[in-house]
Amino acid sequence: MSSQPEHSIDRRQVLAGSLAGASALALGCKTPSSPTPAAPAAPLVMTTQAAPFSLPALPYADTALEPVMSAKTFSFHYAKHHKAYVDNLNNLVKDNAELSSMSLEALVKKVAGDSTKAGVFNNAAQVWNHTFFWHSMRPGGGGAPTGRMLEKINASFGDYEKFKTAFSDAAKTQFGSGWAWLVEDGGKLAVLKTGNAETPMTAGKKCLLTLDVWEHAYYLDFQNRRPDYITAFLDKLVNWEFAEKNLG
Ligand code: MN3
Repeated sequence: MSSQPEHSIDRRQVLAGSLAGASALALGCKTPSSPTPAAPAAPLVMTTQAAPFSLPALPYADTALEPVMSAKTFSFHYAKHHKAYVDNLNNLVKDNAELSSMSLEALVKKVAGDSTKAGVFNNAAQVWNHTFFWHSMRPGGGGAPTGRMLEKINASFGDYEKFKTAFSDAAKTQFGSGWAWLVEDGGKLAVLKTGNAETPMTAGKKCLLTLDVWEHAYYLDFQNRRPDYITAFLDKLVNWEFAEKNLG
């Protein structure tokens, strides 16, 4: 019994591939109330493993977020889009000794802003962003946070409703493809939006939560109704426990 948790962690680590981090592994448990290993300061494993990268396991079944986010959406968004970013990235760095020896997070930071490495950045950041996004949701999530996260939200935005308005506005007004984020910056929380593959991480901000607002994220379930998708994310999917772990 005493060695059981370690064994199950090892197994999950294999299943999760080279991108999942220790806290991601904890969140990968299907029963949130089961014992989990202590979370390190870093949110996901993406700080340690180098290429070749593998598609990390989802932290829940592809049916677990239905009816808000369907298995059909996961069959495209995770199994095709996210996998393609992983495959593209591996192909782009395989002949580059420096880049292929770096962790995903170090790679994203290294090539950010380098126009000669735009393809590497776009694919690496999209691998990071999607892995982070799956963990930003959970079955039965959403609504206002409690405890430490609620205190942080209140201190930074005034109250939860004001946060919700700020986050919704960012997600709605990101023109075209991109992401909405909750970040910690200098001890305060802030809402940001980024275009395409851009991530606040490259500006030194600590990512807490993200929402993918590329059309491929919501078109099968919500068609053109991005505002309904944003509301559903906030009310039914947000994983506040993940956000709190990311606070460190
Ligand atoms: Mn996407």
